[in-house]
Amino acid sequence: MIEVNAQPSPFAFAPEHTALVIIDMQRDFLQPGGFGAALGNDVRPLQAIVPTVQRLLALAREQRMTVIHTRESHSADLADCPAAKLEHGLPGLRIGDTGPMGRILVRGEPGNQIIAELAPLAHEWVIDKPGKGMFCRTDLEARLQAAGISHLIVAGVTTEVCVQTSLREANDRGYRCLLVEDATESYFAEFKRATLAMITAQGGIVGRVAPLAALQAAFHRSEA
Ligand code: TIU
Repeated sequence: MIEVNAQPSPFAFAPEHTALVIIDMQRDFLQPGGFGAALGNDVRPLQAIVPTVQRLLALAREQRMTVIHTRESHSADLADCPAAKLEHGLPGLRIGDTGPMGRILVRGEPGNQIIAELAPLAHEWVIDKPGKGMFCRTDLEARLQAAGISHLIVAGVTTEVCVQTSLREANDRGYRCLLVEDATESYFAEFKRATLAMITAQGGIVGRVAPLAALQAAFHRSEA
């Protein structure tokens, strides 16, 4: 077992039963001209975590853990996009509209690709999700069960939207979750802080939180 010094208490896991989940590190949210920018956000804080997420991904690959990438995405006919979501944002800059990186949040479009720095390898899972949460209308739960995964190490964007929703869904389904605090980011610094506090409050009501260095140290200790 690997034991990470986490908040509010240690996070112990067996790498063979653990998956790294990298949430929505796609061009739509990280690059100018995407959905995040269309909603009025400055994308630079999200870009700043890319090197840390790269190191986390390299560690998971080294340890031969299951790696899962998610993308927030919709089918070209938008049949999987509820009206309430479709009506969100300014006219002309909504889901399905054409922007500088193709149709916003539509599967297969340039903007919907995971950024090159974190490109999935052929054997890694890529989960296309029409919601903010990764279990909503996806086959993720069945795949995790089939693979014997009980623990999730989570990173990605944005902390209080897709990451927090996915963590809460996972927690309700019985998965033990660790959020890597320097491998997640929000467009709003205060929302990230509040989300980390919410997750770890009340004895870890939604999960555990630790920096990448704590995860790296845990692996070093186990190898020593
Ligand atoms: N807007 C925002 O903060 N996030 C999203 O719309 N999706 C994700 O968090 N992936």
